[in-house]
Amino acid sequence: MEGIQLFKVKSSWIFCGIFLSFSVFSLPAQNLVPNPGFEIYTVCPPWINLGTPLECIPWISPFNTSDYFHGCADPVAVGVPSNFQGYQYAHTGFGYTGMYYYIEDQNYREYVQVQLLQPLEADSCYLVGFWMNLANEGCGVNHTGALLSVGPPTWPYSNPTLDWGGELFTDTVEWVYVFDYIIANGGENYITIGNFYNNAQTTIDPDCPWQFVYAYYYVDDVIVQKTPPENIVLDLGGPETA
Ligand SMILES: [Ca+2]
Repeated sequence: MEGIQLFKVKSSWIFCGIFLSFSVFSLPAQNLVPNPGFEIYTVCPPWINLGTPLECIPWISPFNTSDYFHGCADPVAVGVPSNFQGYQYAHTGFGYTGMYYYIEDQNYREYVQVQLLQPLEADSCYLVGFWMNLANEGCGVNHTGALLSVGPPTWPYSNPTLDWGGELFTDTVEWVYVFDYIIANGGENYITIGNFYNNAQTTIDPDCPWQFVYAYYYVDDVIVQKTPPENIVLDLGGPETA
């Protein structure tokens, strides 16, 4: 069963990838994510998020308190590049978000979430991706992802649409691009980013030197973009019994 699922993922990636390569000269597709680089804000973020809405509208912090960082803010708290989780310039511009992916002995999670500019179309192919960086003060984990859903999810411990796992994400210097090509079911109009696996399913860096073991990641430049042409037919073929 697991092997078949993997093959499906690989097939959709190949199909979308091929069409992407043939569509270089077509009109540029629209990024369906509003404020994708977290550069637009209501007010300069005054402090670490203690429960107020994120300033980088229309992004929100569902369930708990993810943070908004910007170069305008206090470097002791949520400044860029210096802030309470470490030191990191934005991937682009001056702003990004940050969230806990793991805390030892707790299934505490933080996410960032936004409504897309328009719902995804059924059976169409989309590029889904974002840039992430491990904050200096924490340790790496082996899961990251994005959930595309019809309406906001009630609690995102469910299979993420963009599902990266396996190796530990431990780069505290370079931004890492996490992406995949997906076939939409249709109607998905929300994206939620974070770790969608509980602690039992998540591996934390075994070499973590800190006494308080947690993972905190910065996120910048989110993309959900239709990959033309439209109406791609996903023909699995191949080893059905793999
Ligand atoms: Ca940015």
